[in-house]
Amino acid sequence: MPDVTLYHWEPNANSGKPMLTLMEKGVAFNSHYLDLLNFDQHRPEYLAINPQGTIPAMVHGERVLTESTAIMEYVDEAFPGPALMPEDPRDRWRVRWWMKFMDQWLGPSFSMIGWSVFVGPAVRSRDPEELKAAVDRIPLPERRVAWHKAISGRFGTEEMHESRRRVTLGIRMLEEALAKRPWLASNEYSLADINGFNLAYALPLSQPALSNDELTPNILRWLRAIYARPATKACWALGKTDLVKRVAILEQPHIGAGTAA
Ligand SMILES: N[C@@H](CCC(=O)N[C@@H](CS)C(=O)NCC(=O)O)C(=O)O
Repeated sequence: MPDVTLYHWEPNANSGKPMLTLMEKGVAFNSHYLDLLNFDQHRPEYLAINPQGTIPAMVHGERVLTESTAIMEYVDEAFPGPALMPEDPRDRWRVRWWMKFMDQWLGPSFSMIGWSVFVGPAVRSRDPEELKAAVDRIPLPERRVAWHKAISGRFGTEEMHESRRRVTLGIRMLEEALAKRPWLASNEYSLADINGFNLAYALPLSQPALSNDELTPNILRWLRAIYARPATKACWALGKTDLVKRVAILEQPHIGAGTAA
């Protein structure tokens, strides 16, 4: 039995980051799926592992590790297998620059849009009393607010506008960086690519007017190259929801602005 257990949801965003890292390193792990849409992450059994009630968390022997990006770095350093951090200090800086940018600035905007179009509609029709009780149990106030907005569909006009601005600018920055080198932060595949793919794998579906083979050929080349990796295929095969099945868009050889509905 491997002594690594990963508590995760879908191979998407924060959950997908350590999942894909473990698979790229070839580390065997017990996969403990938590259904985010069923509020599994706020049940006492999981709060005993991560009292914040957010996913993912990883247990390695006696160690309990949280924070997806920090877990990725831990996995890369603690286990043998292909290095996912480059050697050169400037490349390492670039990996960390991109991960900070995605975690703090771009990711929350992708997330807000995702929660408004997927998470909210997926749970909204449930019994309002049950939903209220589930939301009241959430430990972090900011996550309670996110759930309230997703359920009611009431995201502020200004914050949605700001999220769209960030996504537009983030796509431009990704395209510029990927025009300079094969991978996001260096000439080798790294944690920055794993982080970025988890955010951007469905871009040509979710933002067809902003990201397609004509407008952002380098992003599309990069997404397809990551999707072609055996670890990515194995990881996304663990997905259960329509959210992650969107990755199949990358099987299309050409995606124009009008390809995705
Ligand atoms: N900074 C944390 C964020 C974790 C996080 O917020 N995860 C989301 C899923 S991507 C979550 O657990 N949401 C569940 C909830 O808010 O109830 C990390 O990177 O691990």
